[in-house]
Amino acid sequence: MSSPKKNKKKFTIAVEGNIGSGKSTVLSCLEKSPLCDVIPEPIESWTNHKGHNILAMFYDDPHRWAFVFETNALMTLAKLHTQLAKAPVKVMERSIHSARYCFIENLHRSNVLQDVEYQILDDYFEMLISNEACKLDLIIYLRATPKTCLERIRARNRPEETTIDLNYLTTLHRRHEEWLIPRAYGDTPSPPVLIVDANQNKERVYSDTNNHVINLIS
Ligand code: DGT
Repeated sequence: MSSPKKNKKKFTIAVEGNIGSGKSTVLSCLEKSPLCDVIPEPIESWTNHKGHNILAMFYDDPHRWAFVFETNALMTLAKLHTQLAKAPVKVMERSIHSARYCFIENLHRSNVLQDVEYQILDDYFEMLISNEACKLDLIIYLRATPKTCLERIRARNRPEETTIDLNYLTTLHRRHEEWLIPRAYGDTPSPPVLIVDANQNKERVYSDTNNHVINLIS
């Protein structure tokens, strides 16, 4: 992997992992580093899109709203891919890649997204991915068990997320694993993946992630 220091190119990292794996905590710590420009996930635009809480609508009635939610997720995440960074490393929370390979894939396999909706979202993703700005240089995968994720989701108690159960987290976990471990999908060239054990406490998760970023720069 070439380092951002050697080739002066900005590096784009996506921090990925299941819901509740600890991405936001890691990002809020990385934000303090002068090496990183952190681009948080656009969750506010999902809970208040011109007055509509699309995240709550999705969880209340996934069959009705999944296509709308995923279209908007791809659009809002794509905007963040094109956002410029000043620091040597741009760190994103999630990406259009996890929207496609984890959430959209999962919703299609569980028959929530119809074939035609899945095909349209896939075409949209392919169009976005042809833009250089949507490419990633590295993925840091915060790998946690579904059980740990569920405990954290329960503890933080976001009002939209009360219907999330172990089954949903387990299927999403499998999609992350298929995407990031045997590299089942054909992003070319596919970015390297570094894995952090996210079952550890948040200090250890942050420190392991930060070490990966420091190694990248040095
Ligand atoms: P963290 O810090 O690791 O606990 O991460 P979260 O839960 O703050 O962030 P994330 O991206 O895992 O999920 C935020 C909420 O948005 C959660 O309810 C799942 C949902 N979400 C995120 N991306 C997508 C997506 O592409 N499709 C769907 N259907 N839901 C998504």
